[in-house]
Amino acid sequence: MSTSGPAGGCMTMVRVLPERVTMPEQLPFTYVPNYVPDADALFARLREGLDWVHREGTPRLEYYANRHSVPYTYGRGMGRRTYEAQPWTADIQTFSDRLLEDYGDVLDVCFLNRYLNQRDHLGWHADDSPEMSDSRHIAVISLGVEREIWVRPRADREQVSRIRLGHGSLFLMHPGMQDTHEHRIPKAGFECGERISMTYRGYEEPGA
Ligand SMILES: O=C(O)CCC(=O)C(=O)O
Repeated sequence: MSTSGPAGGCMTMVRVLPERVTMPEQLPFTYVPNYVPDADALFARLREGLDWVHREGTPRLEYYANRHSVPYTYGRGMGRRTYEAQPWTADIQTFSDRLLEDYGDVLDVCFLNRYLNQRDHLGWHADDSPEMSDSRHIAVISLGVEREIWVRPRADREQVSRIRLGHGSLFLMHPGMQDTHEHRIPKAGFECGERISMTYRGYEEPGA
């Protein structure tokens, strides 16, 4: 993008991306602290404004949005469940646009999780359902209390990486990571309040 400078000359506008933290050992993800400009306000709007759903046996609240308003079936066996799409809100759109601008991927599904306290958690899994694109990034925006995400390769489940997800941060899972790695949000080892995550994925029509 370019625009006129004060003296009428041409000035290039450079978008400065936040600092990227490169993980050791070529791990297939990137951690970007302070990605969200006004994280406190976003946290409050999501917490108060969304119609959060608690499904029996799920140790957190959930909200599923899809820009195409299509349902999503997730899990296997007894854990299999279908989510009906809830409204695609202005805040969800804002970061879908920003992620497209910053990383070049259309991310048109957003799954939000709200962890009420240290006991709420999400078990080991990969986001590998056929409706979710594996050739695009999966982007997790974190708000509220700092919690850890754990990542392990399927080929060596003992080799766990633990990353602290700060308020307003972005955790970017690279294309292909869901084939080779699993991740989880474990219970916190300390008393804590709420955390909300917004997980953006790319939708792929089944059979397309
Ligand atoms: O809450 C998080 O940070 C992780 C969310 C996640 O793994 C998922 O929605 O699949």
